Amino acid sequence: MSERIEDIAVKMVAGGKGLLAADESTATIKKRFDTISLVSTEESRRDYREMLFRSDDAMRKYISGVILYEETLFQKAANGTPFVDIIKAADSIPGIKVDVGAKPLAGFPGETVTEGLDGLADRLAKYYEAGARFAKWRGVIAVSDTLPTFGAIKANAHALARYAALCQQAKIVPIVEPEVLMDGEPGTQSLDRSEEVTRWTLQVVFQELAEARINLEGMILKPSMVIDGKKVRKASVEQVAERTVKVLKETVPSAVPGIAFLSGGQSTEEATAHLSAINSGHDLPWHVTFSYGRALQDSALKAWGGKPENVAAGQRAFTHRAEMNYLAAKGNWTKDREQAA
Ligand code: 5MM
Repeated sequence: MSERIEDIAVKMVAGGKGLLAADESTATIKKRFDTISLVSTEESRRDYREMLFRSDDAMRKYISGVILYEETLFQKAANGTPFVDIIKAADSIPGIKVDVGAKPLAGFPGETVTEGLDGLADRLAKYYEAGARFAKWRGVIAVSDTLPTFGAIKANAHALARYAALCQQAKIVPIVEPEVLMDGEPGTQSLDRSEEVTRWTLQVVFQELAEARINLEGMILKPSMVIDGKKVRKASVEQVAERTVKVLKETVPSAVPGIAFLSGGQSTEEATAHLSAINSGHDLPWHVTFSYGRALQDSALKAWGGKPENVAAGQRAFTHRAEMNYLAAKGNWTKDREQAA
């Protein structure tokens, strides 16, 4: 495989393939396991992720790369094979989440800044050595009738840019993820408001990336779609697609090779339908695909249920969602395809 970050970035997003976000921190995976009454231990986390990464058909055909949590990057399957080797054997690329989470932003009540820059250069060298070729950092933007503030957007965008610079120096492709949340109180997050905040956020992010001298051809953007708040969702699939494409065209330079959306705040099928609508009938200068966590995993987690006898069922569910999102990344998903599968 080519080691140029520009080539790795294209491979991450081209041909309808997309990314599996399996980088839940220990606290988040515990919450996911709670929904199936499974205790989160190093072993149960290993078994769950082994079920996903050994879904050979899904991994080979639909998944270009996997975002891992640090524990998983260095973890081995039950038979002793490193997870990194299993991912690479499927011609998929191992990646690593390097932020240490969103923390309260001093002086800005209700807002956060993502931390993890201290010592990052050393950690990146260690992750490269372990096989990671891309990384991910998520900045979180809260929305209400008074938020976000410029201060919070700027702090998060600046951290994303510093992170991206360190990644490129380490020959690792940075996934830049500014997530605009969709959990505003009813009435405070209309489609117009989401559009305005997403546009503002992406403008500031790309300004900071330019000031940090980021090579745009060697990065991937992982944004949220433009959707109204999930508590009272009214926007149609077509409206979400139109608004999202409009904002991205206004803010994301065409030198960026790919956009890989997150799925938080959407149901599994909404995330697929929206991605397909974005990719059909629009002339887009970038590859546009998925980097989904919940929308790829929810049905698989449920079908598996923490039971060894359900591994095949979990893999079937994961493969199905991966295929549906692959179709969506090509603009070819329809509800019929969903039901026929
Ligand atoms: C898989 O979840 C990721 C990690 O979250 P925490 O650090 O909070 O544990 C998350 O960053 C994820 O990669 C993105 O939000 C995309 O996942 P979704 O579920 O939004 O598609």
